[in-house]
Amino acid sequence: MLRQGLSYQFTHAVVRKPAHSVVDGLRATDRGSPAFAKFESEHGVYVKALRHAGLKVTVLEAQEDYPDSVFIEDAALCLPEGVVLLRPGTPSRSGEPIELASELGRLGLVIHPHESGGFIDGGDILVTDSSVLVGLSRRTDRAGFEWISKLLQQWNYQVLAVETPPQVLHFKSDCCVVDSTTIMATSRLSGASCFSDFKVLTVPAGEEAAANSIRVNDRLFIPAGFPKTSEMLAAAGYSIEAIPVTQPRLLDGGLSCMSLRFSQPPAA
Ligand code: CIR
Repeated sequence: MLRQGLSYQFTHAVVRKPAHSVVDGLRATDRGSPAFAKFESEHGVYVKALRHAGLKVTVLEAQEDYPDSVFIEDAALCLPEGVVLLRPGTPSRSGEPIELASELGRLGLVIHPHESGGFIDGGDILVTDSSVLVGLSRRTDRAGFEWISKLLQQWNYQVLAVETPPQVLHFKSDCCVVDSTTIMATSRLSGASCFSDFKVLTVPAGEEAAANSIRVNDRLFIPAGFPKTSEMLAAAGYSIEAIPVTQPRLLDGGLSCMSLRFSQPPAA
């Protein structure tokens, strides 16, 4: 079933302030710890950009006990049917969804609890207008996939298991939705059969991190510092805006993982 605009037309976003403990966040390769003040400032630019794109942004308080909790996308999936709580597949993050559930419940969102023995990170879930792709990874296992697949199928989503490339943290580290029929992906993923129904823009070599971009309404936010990607997207006619994410990137994070984006109908 095609849901036009589901994957990039939003009215709301929820973000979480970075905790001071973010300096201890997880990273695959240590290239130095992020500096808290700089992280906070880049996060502020990100929130402002979401607001300029037309979103009402709720900023949740920092969770000091969870250094990676600023990467809020990994703890929940927001769909028009409600919020699906996830189960991050790394021990230091497993408690993040618990408090998030109460916070989102207080915003009036419908919460669907996690009910599987498996694991699933939001960074592995790519929602397109026609299907939901779930990347099996070091964080997302088959049981996590089976569970979410069953739940989302009840809501008539087509859900497919795909492979996150082995050296990549999350599926969405390497791809993003650009519009209803277009995906941008690294060369590691651009030929994948899961994208055969899409037009695929391949991120220029050497700029792989630019694949973690986000389309929000009429804007395409890309991480700053990737001139070839920027040129490619501008030439294709997209309205792009570069956002600095030097500090999140030290922790393998990027644009998609720092917000939950969704649409809510206007109150009656
Ligand atoms: C982690 O390893 O869990 C964090 N340091 C980064 C999470 C990034 N999340 C995402 O791409 N969805």
